[in-house]
Amino acid sequence: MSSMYRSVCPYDCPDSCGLLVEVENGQAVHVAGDPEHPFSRGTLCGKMNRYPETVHSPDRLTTPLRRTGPKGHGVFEPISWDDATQEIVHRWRRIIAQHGPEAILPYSYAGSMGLIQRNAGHALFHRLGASLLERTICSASKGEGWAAVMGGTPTVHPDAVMESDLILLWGINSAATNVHFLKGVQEAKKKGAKVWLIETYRTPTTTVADEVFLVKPGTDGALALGLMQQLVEQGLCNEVFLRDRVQGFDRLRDEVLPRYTPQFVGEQTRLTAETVIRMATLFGQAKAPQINIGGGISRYGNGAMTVRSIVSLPALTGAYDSPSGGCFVGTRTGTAFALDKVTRPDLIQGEPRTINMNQLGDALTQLNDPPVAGLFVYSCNPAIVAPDQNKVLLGLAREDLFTVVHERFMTDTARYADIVLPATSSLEHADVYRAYGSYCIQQAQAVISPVGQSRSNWQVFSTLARALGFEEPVFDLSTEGLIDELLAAERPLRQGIDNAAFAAGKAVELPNGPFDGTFHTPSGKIELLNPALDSELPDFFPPYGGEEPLHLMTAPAMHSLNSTFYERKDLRERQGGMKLQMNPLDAEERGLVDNQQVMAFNALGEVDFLLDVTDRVPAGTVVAEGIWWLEFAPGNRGVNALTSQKLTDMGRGSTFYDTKVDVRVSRTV
Ligand SMILES: Nc1nc2c(c(=O)[nH]1)N[C@H]1C(S)=C(S)[C@@H](COP(=O)(O)OP(=O)(O)OC[C@H]3O[C@@H](n4cnc5c(=O)[nH]c(N)nc54)[C@H](O)[C@@H]3O)O[C@H]1N2
Ligand SMILES: Nc1nc2c(c(=O)[nH]1)N[C@H]1C(S)=C(S)[C@@H](COP(=O)(O)OP(=O)(O)OC[C@H]3O[C@@H](n4cnc5c(=O)[nH]c(N)nc54)[C@H](O)[C@@H]3O)O[C@H]1N2
Ligand code: SF4
Ligand SMILES: [Mo]
Repeated sequence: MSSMYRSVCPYDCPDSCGLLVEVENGQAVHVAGDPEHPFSRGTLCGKMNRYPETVHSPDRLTTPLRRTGPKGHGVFEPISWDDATQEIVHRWRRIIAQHGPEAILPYSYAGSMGLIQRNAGHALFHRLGASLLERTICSASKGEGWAAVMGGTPTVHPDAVMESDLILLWGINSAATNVHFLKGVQEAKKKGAKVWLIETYRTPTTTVADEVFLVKPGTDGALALGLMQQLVEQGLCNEVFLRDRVQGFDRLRDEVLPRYTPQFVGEQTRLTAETVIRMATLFGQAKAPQINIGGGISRYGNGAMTVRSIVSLPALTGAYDSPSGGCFVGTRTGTAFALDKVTRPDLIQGEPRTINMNQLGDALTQLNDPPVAGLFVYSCNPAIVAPDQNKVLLGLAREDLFTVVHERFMTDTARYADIVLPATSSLEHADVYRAYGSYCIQQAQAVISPVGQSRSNWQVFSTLARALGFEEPVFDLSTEGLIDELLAAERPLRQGIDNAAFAAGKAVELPNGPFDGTFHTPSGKIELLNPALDSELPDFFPPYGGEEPLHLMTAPAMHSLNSTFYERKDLRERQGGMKLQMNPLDAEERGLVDNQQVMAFNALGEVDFLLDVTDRVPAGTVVAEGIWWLEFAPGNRGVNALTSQKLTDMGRGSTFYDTKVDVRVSRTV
């Protein structure tokens, strides 16, 4: 006898698909898409179709572990939860006595997007007085770029794209990273819409595009300004919209745009001047052009400015006036819940220092006064996902660093732990979810018992808090009790939802979520001119770059999600190994051949790959998709040994794509 339950895909993906989980004898045996989900409408991606193989993988961690071998070797002995808890409390007390609580650093990101589990550590670490973590690895600079022009204006409903007549997928690999958005794109195409892909190489998303424009990495800001220059030049601006609803157009037109001639923009981007002119004509003639902006373009030294320039573009033709025009930048549903009930900023002790998560390498190896002496990693795999891997691993290998890792699998980070704690999967704990690619929210219950002795993030942190003697009532709450607190607080954004459906575990939409025609900026207008910023107007400046000749794209892979899903042999095989894609001309110039083991290198590190010689990638650019676990890598380093800890122009975000390398034959073969 089997039973069916509703759940949510917990991963850091904009779609937050609805799941139907079939449970038999206490095991999840099958998952399918929930046909009643308003956005995913019954389909899942190829990664999640076989989720039970992850949940019941023989490689799941099932007991707490204590390190018995050298750091990083992954040699452990099983211990009980009580012993693990006591050891953590004992070691933390020693650290606090010696250095103060700021010497303890929590490190987490979005292993699960559930609001409870994702934020479960905050209350404890705030109460403890630990260092704060600036969680800006993903989309901080993209958010700043949008806010510079649009303030707190929400983005349109994702289905609005169905009515667009010209869709620009700008630096987004939707076929891999936002696949349900493409259903709307296909609907629009049926009605005659054209689709452009603006990219650095031919990603799988190329198949939906009518035209692909490959640019030199980090130059899209110049392209956006060049298109605006041409809209002015060709008389394609919407003068009424610019007069009534936009601030600062005259200054942009007079002070900035004249420099962005098609010739100049062509040189910057590697497009031809004619292409820039033609793109502007077609954009200006479209009735409701919509730009879907990915995260990639924002992960450069000029990333926030690039996004700001692209967001400005549709203002010139008044595209924001159309319900389906403008930009889609991901939904902001953060205010739908009183997250403070979980994160408890009121418990912060004093003014602890803040450490940027992109600079973990420096934090672990260079900070003194106090040093980072205790690290607690959960829902994150920094040994391979954080930039400057050599520094990160050097830090994690410190004998005087006490590291706890709460995980579902023996990840590269867990291998460096002193104590490993087994984590539940999303089917084993309750949570509340909000999507960032749609306006859906949903609750999910645990549908199976925890695998082995695994515990959820909230169980771990509330237990630790009590063991440390913290008496705040929040730490006595069960996960369900905390969810009740979260939902008891009413929020305007949650008004008008179908409460009965939400309570029953169905995904429901936030009717007040999408853009309603008003601009939430100080002036009430679209702010091409933003007087609150150092650079009052959008402009272009080059990314950090580097001496080496090739731009490295550290791109997402179709069959994984950051470093998640590498436990799955089927998905690893579909990726076909840790590859570096390179143009035949670049390969020939270096005497390299297809399928050869090669080494990409720069001042930060050396990383082995299998070479994939392909004309999907233009000369001058190389591509490494996915973040491979080191046990499946051809060498002993992952792609992030080549990326730097430098931050973006605004938002203090990551600059993964702002990476230059050269490539030669591997040393190890
Ligand atoms: N299958 C899969 N799905 C995922 C993920 C995954 O790893 N795999 N990751 C998840 C996460 S955490 C996130 S944040 C999102 C990310 O989703 P996306 O926004 O799609 O991915 P990004 O890494 O941000 O980069 C998207 C694209 O930007 C391109 N790009 C890089 N530099 C430039 C540039 O200078 N100009 C232009 N025009 N394009 C450029 C890259 O080639 C890449 O194809 O996806 C989520 N979903
Ligand atoms: N080279 C390169 N580097 C990148 C990127 C890139 O495109 N290229 N993308 C960057 C981006 S956009 C992001 S967002 C980051 C993401 O980096 P991370 O947040 O580290 O994401 P994942 O690699 O998916 O690792 C999440 C881990 O959380 C664990 N986990 C899942 N659920 C739970 C749970 O309930 N509890 C606990 N304790 N653990 C759980 C999973 O097993 C997994 O190992 O990586 C960044 N790094
Ligand atoms: S990874 Fe994304 S597309 Fe795949 S099931 Fe999860 S939410 Fe849906
Ligand atoms: Mo991300």
